Amino acid sequence: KPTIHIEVKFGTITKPNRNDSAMVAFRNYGLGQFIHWGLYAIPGNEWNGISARQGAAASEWIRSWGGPTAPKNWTETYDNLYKQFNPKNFNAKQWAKRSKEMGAKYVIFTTKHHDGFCLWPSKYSDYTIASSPYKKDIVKQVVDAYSEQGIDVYLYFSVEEWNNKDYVKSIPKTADEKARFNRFLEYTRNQLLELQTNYPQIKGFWFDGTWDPSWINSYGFTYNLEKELRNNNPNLIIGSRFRNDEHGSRHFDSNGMLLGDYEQGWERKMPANIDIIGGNDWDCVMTIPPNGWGHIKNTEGMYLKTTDDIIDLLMRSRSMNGNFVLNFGPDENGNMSKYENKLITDLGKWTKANTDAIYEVNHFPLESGYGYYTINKTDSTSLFLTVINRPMNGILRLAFPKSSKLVPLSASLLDNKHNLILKNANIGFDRDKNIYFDIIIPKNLKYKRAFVIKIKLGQSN
Ligand code: FHN
Repeated sequence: KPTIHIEVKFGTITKPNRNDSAMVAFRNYGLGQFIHWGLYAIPGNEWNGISARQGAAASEWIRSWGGPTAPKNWTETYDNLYKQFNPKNFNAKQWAKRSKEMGAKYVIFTTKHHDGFCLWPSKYSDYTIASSPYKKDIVKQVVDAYSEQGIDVYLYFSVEEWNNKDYVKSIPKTADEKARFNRFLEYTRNQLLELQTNYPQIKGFWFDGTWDPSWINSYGFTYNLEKELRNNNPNLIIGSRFRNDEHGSRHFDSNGMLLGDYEQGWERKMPANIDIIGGNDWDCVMTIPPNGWGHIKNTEGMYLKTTDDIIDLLMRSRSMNGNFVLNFGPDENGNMSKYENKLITDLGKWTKANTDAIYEVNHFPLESGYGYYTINKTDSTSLFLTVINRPMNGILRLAFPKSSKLVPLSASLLDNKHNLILKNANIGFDRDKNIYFDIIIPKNLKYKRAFVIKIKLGQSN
């Protein structure tokens, strides 16, 4: 972060670490669900049955890169897919029910991805669900169904639009480009206000496609727009991807202040440690395949993250005060894949059994090679250790600094409350700055997945 103070007129609007009920809820979500759904679900990463790109395939980008198996005029083919979009099995209530079972507390849903196709009947565009054979408002169904389940809704919105004639990528220079891009900005504003009006229950926007020089150069416009959106809903939550300051600084302004309510740069990556986060709120959004947010028909040869991988990533995020958001890419009919469905079920079992370690917890400043610590927000004597790496010798040796006011007094398994032996371990390093506590894991303790130990802390005797 820069130490010299730079004059910034279009910097951050909100105070850091907002403490209103909406932001408090955000901090407690723990697990979220991302859904990428749109016309790209139809090709599903394929042209005529042949995978367009293997490995790290961003299937929702197929219109942009075509790939070796694409038809000659693939963008035109793509832009006509809406005539086929008729998801016969789409059932928002079912999605929301399953999401709740998984343990998600918020959902981020693509209202419009980079292809520009709107899943709501926007009156500012013809390229919307209203022109498809399906016709019905998909965004409304998602917002209603998830809200009904008590899952907070955030709308994903791509600013960049590949097929909009008014969109200009570089800084508009000619009079024509300027006129077009100004129209585009007004259109963006109209759509966002429309979304706020149509779906007043939403808690926030999740912006994307904000990296082009034309948008970066529109810092005055985006600053005012953010203010306007927040005036309409003072509790609105917006991440750091929406805009930049007048010096082109994105996510953080030129003085290192977060632009928005949470850091939104952790996409398919995770901070190495909590210090990197600098006390900001954040989320990590993650795909199940290596890359690819939209549906992929054929995932052969791709490593798909397992439930164990997801538990690891979820608890790693939680141990650093972040939310973990897992992405799903339903197919053209609105079905989640068999793999996704199984993952929802398995992850749901785990989150249900280990709720106390996941939600309403904070970071706990202790290193552990065994897994991740989280501590209850209101009860600072309830510490949780998610054991990812079970030691061969059956002993979890916890190192607490000698200066600790609170030390472990007892330990039990979170899911079934069985007590575990906990004893002081004098391992003979007199000049060590730590004291050690051993938790014994019985040999016959069978767990197929990571498990959580609840450690009761108290004053040392
Ligand atoms: O280009 C998109 C991508 O398709 C996907 O939507 C992800 C989700 O975070 N965001 C963009 C890349 O940063």
